[in-house]
Amino acid sequence: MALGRRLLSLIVVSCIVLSLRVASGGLTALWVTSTGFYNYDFKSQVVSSSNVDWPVTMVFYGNADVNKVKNIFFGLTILANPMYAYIYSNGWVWDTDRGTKGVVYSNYLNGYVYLHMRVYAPNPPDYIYDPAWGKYVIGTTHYDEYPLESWSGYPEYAEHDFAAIARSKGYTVYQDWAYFYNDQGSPGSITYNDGYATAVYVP
Ligand SMILES: [Ca+2]
Repeated sequence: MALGRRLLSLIVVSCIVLSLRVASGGLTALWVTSTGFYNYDFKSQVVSSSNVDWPVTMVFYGNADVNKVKNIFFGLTILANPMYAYIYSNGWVWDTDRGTKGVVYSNYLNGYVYLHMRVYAPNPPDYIYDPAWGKYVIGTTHYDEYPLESWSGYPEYAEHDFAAIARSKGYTVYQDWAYFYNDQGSPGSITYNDGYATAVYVP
């Protein structure tokens, strides 16, 4: 399939600059400098807009790795199906992950939910190294209905909840930091994502 390419070309200093921005949404590869990734994860190892699961809503950069990031939140979970991310780091590779998942009270939905994020990087080494972002991993976020998991959704609300947890633990968080071209749904809808991913600096 024809795969769009987007160059993020980011400079990580005191502030982070998005140098190129194209106003369009949908499945696409995003490029940092020497590495990149698709802006959704997939239900199987097939890159197709009909096979996506959730948008990439978070980046953990600096000195991150998958387990380090999961341990900021709920640790590793086995209570979730694995999904797949397609990442460019010395070539295209698939990673699979079940994520980190815990029960929280959602102020958006006024009720308890499972807060769930899958965290991806090629394993080994369980991080992606890029000169601009350092050692980074990407995350897709959503809620699952508690306790029966009768629905999944609200990636934007889940992103904000993960951002709040990271902030509460002293991490530097840039909420809705850069446009990842994966906006979907409308505010309040179960599919809603604003397309702006949150960056968290992991020392
Ligand atoms: Ca967002």
